[in-house]
Amino acid sequence: MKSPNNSNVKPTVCVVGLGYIGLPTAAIVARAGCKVHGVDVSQHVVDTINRGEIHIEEVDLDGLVQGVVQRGMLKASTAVAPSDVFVIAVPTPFDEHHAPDISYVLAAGEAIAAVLKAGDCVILESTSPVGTTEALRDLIATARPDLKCPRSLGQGGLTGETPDISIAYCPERVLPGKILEELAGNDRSIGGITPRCARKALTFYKLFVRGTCVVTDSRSAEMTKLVENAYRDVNIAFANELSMVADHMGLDVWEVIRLANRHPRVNILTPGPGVGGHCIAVDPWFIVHGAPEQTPLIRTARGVNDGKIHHVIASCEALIAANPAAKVACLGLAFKANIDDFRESPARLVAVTLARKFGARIKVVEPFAAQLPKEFAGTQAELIDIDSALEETQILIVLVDHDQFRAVPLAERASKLVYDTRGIWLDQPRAAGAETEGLRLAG
Ligand code: SAJ
Repeated sequence: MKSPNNSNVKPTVCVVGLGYIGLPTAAIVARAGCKVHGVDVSQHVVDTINRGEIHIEEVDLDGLVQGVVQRGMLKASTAVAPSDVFVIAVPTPFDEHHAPDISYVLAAGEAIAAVLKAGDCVILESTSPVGTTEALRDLIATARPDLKCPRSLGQGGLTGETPDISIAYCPERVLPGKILEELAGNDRSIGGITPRCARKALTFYKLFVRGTCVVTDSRSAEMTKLVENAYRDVNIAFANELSMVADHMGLDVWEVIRLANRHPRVNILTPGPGVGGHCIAVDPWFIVHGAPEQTPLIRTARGVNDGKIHHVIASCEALIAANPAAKVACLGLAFKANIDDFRESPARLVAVTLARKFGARIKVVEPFAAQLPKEFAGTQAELIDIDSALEETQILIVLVDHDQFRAVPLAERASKLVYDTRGIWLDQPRAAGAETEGLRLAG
């Protein structure tokens, strides 16, 4: 990597994986003045980006990508190119036994190893089980015996040893819907195989990160990422468990949480129809897999959050079956508010399950969808807009807290039977003795 002291000379950067993290990162780095070579296995993704367009939805990303591609600062291809800095942002899924699959990281490492030169810096950003950065190091060391790779003290490295390349782990922690803002604004944990590696990576992040960059070792940085999402999962599980307890006891969970959160040291999160997305429902398993005996709480939290989806489905089924003449609107398919991402979404699972069971009685409102996802085919469920839902249906099931739903005034829903899994309509009169948590009937 070129000298950070010469601020005019920016490193060339190769970003491997142009998905939800890789593409925004590539674009922001290009905006910061680095020539960026983006790599993706999909020719379609590569072609889309090279036209200055995007294949994912994210606030303000379209204009940014268009600009950097037009200025020649970002180019995509299916092959890795020699660069000063390599950023790996590929998926790390888990298998049916919840074991992490780091094969995409290792494949990226193989490709990068082939073009590495002395002075380069390799940074892994993908959420990874502890030890993955060291595995990446071992792979590069084997592929390139001509380059001196960094070794941590635990791997027999010596202080004062000067390797030819640097290898570090730096997890992203951005929130979908706010990715560009958070990529630049959030603090970062930068874990080097050695302190020197961390400092090299730090020089790179300083080019575009306004937040504080904290250096550490690679294993601590890997664990930090997993811990952040497991922490949130456990806390959401607490809220979801409370909602089921309140349901059982005939209490209004929103009232209980509202009051409890007035305590200066209590901050209960928001119950919902379950936890969706590609991170919070996945990453805790990486910790459980690495320490199965030590993680009863983390594993149980996963079970509680997955169980909440089935609790909501059962409650909806009971409500719909008890009102056989009513048409039903499921409000939302996205995995959370105000985004168009329907993957791993509890709302989508609830809606399709109801559609399969109740057919044409089920309508779906999703302002971020042009049509219903494929699995609704053959169910006779229909995508309608919020106005039609308010006119035509008698039961409203709130599955996503989109702003559009929040904004519906009481007067327009006062006559409806409402099951509000997100607590967005707390002014809706609650049915006396209602057994379903969040169930609010017209007074
Ligand atoms: N949810 C609740 N109740 C809450 C908060 C969230 O039910 O009180 C649900 C949401 O509806 C959604 C799921 O949890 O289904 C996850 O949403 P989220 O907004 O909590 O998180 P993600 O998955 O969009 O992004 C998370 C973030 N991690 C943390 O907040 C610790 C983000 O900072 C990470 O970068 C991202 O995972 C990631 O890529 O790992």
